[in-house]
Amino acid sequence: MKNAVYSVRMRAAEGAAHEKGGRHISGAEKIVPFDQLAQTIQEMLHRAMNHPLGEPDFINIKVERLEPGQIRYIAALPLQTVKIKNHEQALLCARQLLTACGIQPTAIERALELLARGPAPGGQNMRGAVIMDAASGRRLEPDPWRGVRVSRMDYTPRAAAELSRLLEPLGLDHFRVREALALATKVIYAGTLAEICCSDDPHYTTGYVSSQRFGYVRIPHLKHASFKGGRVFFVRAREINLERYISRLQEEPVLIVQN
Ligand code: WAQ
Ligand code: MG
Ligand code: MG
Ligand code: MG
Repeated sequence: MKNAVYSVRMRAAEGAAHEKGGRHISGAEKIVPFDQLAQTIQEMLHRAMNHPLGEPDFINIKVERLEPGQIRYIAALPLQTVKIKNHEQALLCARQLLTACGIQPTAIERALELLARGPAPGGQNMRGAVIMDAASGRRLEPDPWRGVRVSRMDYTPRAAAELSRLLEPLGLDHFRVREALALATKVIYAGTLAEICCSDDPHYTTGYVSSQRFGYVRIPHLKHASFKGGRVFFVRAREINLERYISRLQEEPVLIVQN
């Protein structure tokens, strides 16, 4: 037990549990050794209880021991921030990046619409992400209320320290950036063509487009004040095995070893 590694996952909702129709408030993912377990659980509780989207009525914190042999070790996508003055420029930049990754205009526009009005039916936020066919813009995630929740990813302690050293002088050493980079890295590693993301937090306006080709590209002002936010993963529907792809996103434990 003392040498074991654990996946710790938190999700919090308002009104009721997620599966009973509660509104998603907050979620987080960590992979930690035994001696950090208690502290991690405490931090997650604090995160859930202090979220700008509201106070949760339901919090689920799940702890699972991982088999060391299951863990995949990968490098983080390279991170950069583009210079952007306003929302219109941000949209243009996102469209150009996605187009260069082979995403068709119909799919790009549909994804932007979903980020604007909220991806769940009726324009709510989802706990997970939309999976979208890059050719047609068709949604492929089995549950359009929940989306697909990427799970079981984190940094090794050494990679986390190294990343903080890199981000600190840029003023970016924030859990939000670190977590989004880990998620985006895992999502691309799992076979995603490109991802677009806007936070669901009302005041956080920097989003990103990530891809194997361009890495993790931060786009200031991508989220307009009126955007609900969300994530869209673009795939080639004809080339992937959807079930296997989703199971990799949800289940395959990934640790980032270097930046
Ligand atoms: N798996 C799939 N989708 C998720 C996950 C996950 N683990 N976590 C969040 N989402 C979806 C969900 O629909 C959220 O509403 C949406 O993404 C946004 O989540 O470099 O803060 O946690 O400055 O609000 C990106 C820019 C910030 C960071 C992203 O996302 C930077 C952010 P949030
Ligand atoms: Mg969240
Ligand atoms: Mg988050
Ligand atoms: Mg959020």
